[in-house]
Amino acid sequence: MDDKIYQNYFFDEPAFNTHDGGYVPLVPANIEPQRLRIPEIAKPDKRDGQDVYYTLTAQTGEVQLLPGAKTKTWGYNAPLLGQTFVFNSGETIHMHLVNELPELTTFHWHGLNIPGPIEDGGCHAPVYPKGSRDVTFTLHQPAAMTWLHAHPCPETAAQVWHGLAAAVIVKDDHEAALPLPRHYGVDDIPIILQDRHFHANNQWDYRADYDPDGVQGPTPMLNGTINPYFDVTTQKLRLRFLDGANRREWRLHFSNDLPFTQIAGDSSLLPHPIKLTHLMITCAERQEIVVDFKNYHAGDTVQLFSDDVPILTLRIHDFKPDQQIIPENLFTLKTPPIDPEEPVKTVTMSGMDEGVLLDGTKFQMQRIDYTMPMHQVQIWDIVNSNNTRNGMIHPFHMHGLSFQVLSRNGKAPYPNETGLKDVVSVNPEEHVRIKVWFNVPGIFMYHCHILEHEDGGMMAQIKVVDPKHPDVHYDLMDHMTLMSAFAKERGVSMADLWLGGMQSYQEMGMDM
Ligand SMILES: [Cu+2]
Repeated sequence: MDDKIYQNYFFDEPAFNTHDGGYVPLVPANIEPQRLRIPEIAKPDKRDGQDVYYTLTAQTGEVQLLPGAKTKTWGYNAPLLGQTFVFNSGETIHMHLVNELPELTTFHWHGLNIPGPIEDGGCHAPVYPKGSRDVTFTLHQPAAMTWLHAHPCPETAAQVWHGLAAAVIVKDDHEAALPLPRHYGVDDIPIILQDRHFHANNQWDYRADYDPDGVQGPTPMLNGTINPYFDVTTQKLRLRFLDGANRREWRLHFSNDLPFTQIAGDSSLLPHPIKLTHLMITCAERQEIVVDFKNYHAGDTVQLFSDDVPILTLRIHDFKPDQQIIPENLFTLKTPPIDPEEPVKTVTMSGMDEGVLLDGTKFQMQRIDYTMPMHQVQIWDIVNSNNTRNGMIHPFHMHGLSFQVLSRNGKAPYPNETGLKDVVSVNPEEHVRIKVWFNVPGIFMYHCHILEHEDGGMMAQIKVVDPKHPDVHYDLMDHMTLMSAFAKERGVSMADLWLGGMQSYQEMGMDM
């Protein structure tokens, strides 16, 4: 491996969310340390060769997060967050989706390259309370940690805040043959990074905390654990970070600037591992690292920090020496050649607060903003038109594909975005070029992944046409249908319905 150790966060410091007027600083929770919750792995109902069948239920729950009253939460096959789904590339997954929540939801597979808009589970695939939906998809993509979250527009942010987010690990033969830690729960740990504000009786109150630039809370919550610790029993520990926060960026580092190795980004391993002491993760991104504790002994502790706030205590126990070396070549990035006839497509994210727009307008569920053929390869130029003085970073996400980051303002991508990704964060006044191609057809959303920005309309949709079946008709939902359902479920009139994203449209005088 290159001996270079990167010691900065790569992103433009003036755009860090800490400079925002509405920033909510993290405060360590003043409670007894809690064992880090490790989500159970979801068990299939049935396996039949490459066909795997699951039941996935969105449900309400109550969790003892703080001393005193339990917190009312939502989750997937669990009271909070969810079970972890482990899929193998090549399998056909049959999902029986069940909604036991009091309101409609959708089940979006963030990072899975599967057809839209129904399988993908965006806003066009609602499952109503006491209802269900069955989807089937076949996976053809490299090993990665993807995730599952709710995506009903404009209520995505509130539902994720209630807890609807879970890790989805994709495995393949290539990754399985590499000498990397992969004993789930022991040396291979998903870590869902979130922040919450606890109100009276330890409850969350999304509306009270509402901020159109993204809801934040002062209390770090990792895998639904407040003030967590983890017992390290192996020399090497693989941590699969997911930024599952609505808005917060995490700037991660360990005590004494312990160097670590990054092995994967969102949608694949990195071609080559890199060494770092500091790692920034933005909304919806995944960053996978391996930490080596060879210089530590039983009884030592190592803290994980975000900025200067400790968020996880690693308690070191005895471990067997581990001589395995992380290979220099982890992944061969094979992407198709760009079609030279195709012009560069520009996408502009603009505004802040309620004024967020994508390409000068707000999302409309019935409007197709762009059409492209499946398998065509294009360059997209993603622009953040916020200014560097008081603008913010917008994490750009596309459904239905993995892309390659080609350049940032004409310069090389960051060293840890050299694999496949599905989120790329764009600094103010920056433009990021990505290589875009779809291997599946359908209608897909692309948007800022600050959840309140997507609900507020910083989102658009693409129709990807399979040239062999150009005339497929898609029945698209619309905001009014979903909002009427929310009003009915809550027993309020449309005039009294409040969903965070609605304000953004109203304040801009735009219809939903
Ligand atoms: Cu944004």
